[in-house]
Amino acid sequence: MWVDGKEVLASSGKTFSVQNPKNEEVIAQVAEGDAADVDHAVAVAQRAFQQWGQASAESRGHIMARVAEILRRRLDEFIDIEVEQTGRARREMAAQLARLPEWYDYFGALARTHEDTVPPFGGQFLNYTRRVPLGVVGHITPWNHPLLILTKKVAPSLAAGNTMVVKPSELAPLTPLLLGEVMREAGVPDGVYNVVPGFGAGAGAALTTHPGIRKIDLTGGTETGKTVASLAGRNLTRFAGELGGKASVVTFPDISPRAVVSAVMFASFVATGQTCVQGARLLVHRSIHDEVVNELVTRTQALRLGDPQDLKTQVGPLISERQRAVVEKYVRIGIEEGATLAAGGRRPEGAPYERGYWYLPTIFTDVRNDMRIAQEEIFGPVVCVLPFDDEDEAVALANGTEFGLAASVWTSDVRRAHRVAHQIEAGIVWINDHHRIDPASPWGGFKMSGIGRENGIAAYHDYTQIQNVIVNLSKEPFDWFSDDGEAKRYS
Ligand code: TXE
Repeated sequence: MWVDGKEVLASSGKTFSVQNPKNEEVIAQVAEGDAADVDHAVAVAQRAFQQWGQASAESRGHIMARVAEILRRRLDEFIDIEVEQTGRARREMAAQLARLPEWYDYFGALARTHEDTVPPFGGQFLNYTRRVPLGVVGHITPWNHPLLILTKKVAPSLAAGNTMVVKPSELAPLTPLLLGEVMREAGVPDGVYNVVPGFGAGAGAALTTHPGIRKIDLTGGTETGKTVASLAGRNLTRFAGELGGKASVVTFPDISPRAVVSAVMFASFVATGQTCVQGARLLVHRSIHDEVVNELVTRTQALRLGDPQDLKTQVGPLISERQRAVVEKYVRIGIEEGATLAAGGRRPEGAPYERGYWYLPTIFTDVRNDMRIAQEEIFGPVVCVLPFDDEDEAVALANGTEFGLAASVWTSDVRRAHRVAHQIEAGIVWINDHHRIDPASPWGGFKMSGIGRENGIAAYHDYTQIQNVIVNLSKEPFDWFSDDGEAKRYS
């Protein structure tokens, strides 16, 4: 674990192993934290809050700029480990991790440039607000983008003056732990950033229900989100959740079938489909449907699987046996529901795929919106193709799931692009793109995809609470209970 600026063992002495999903080899033994470790980490973070919560925004900003600088310097080391623990292709992790320092720069600068407000107040008063930190916050993070998702929570928390206890995914806790070294070297005081690895039902539940935690910020499945939110609610702990998704890639026939195929492949197969904004549903106009499907099948079958550390590899394995079992279950369901398996639908054969959690990129055609494969989050390299006849039908299909995290609209008609985007019930809509993210740009879901926003000023605000200071400027002496015959007023 990483607590109080150093590596420590779990109080129980227990550990669990972390595997490389490409070959099932154990790559690390990690301390398994439980309620006692969470208690200790929260106490350490509460002590550190006395200092960090009072530090000036300027000094926090300077330290965060150093975090960014050190991360840039140690990038390769982080990329290596991220690839080993997630099985994600190095070309993706290199591109993703290279952006992370921007979060520390952006939120550090936001803290330094943030201005509070002076709301009107009747009578002779000066009235101003201050955004103050919440205290100790808890971050519960997943395995698909271990460091990116953590960074989206840590950077605004630090900038606003909070201290934190992180419970990373049991499948990928290594980079969150290593980040502790960066924090220490940058001058983040000991105890501000703490990591208690462990399982959801152990360390995760202990963090969620801890009365010393002022906010729980979770990225995970929608069911986990509901459980964690309701447990947090018992202590009136704030909750933010970035949860499941079933994003549509809405493509109009004014762009070429080849561009449609490139769009959906990018949206769907990055991270072997294991992202909350994965383009799980390709909505395509009936007039180009067959041409698109033919090319999509050909290009999907040509995707290069292989050693994730090889820069030429395009698709890595799934994270775990369990995740592959979920994908296999949904492929069976899709076939039983009457969809047509047009590509993939099985594990790759031969070396080096005998070990590890490999699965071929998969395409289903003849999918109806009421099928489970079109509705439920699979979280794997599976795309459902659904044809539409007009714009209204495309919008209805895009909105026809319980989720509302993201969607992309592909068209060269500027009016249609915005019109459709405005009708889509999702927190993030890309036009002629997918997956793009920026520290300044709000990220989060509508409907069952979550509560709250990561990134941008909204995320910074959500890691603060407002204090209102009301100053009486009057020269008049004040005595509410005097019998001077004057009418009294409150303002
Ligand atoms: O996620 P979990 P899992 C979805 C995706 C995937 C499914 C399950 O559909 O197939 O979730 O994946 C911690 N109290 N997403 O099991 O369980 C857990 O230890 C407190 C979408 O990996 O949601 C981990 O740290 N904590 C998602 C984190 O929650 C608990 C990314 C997420 O785990 C807990 C990942 C509990 N009761 C999966 N139970 C996205 N939005 O990108 C679990 N945890």
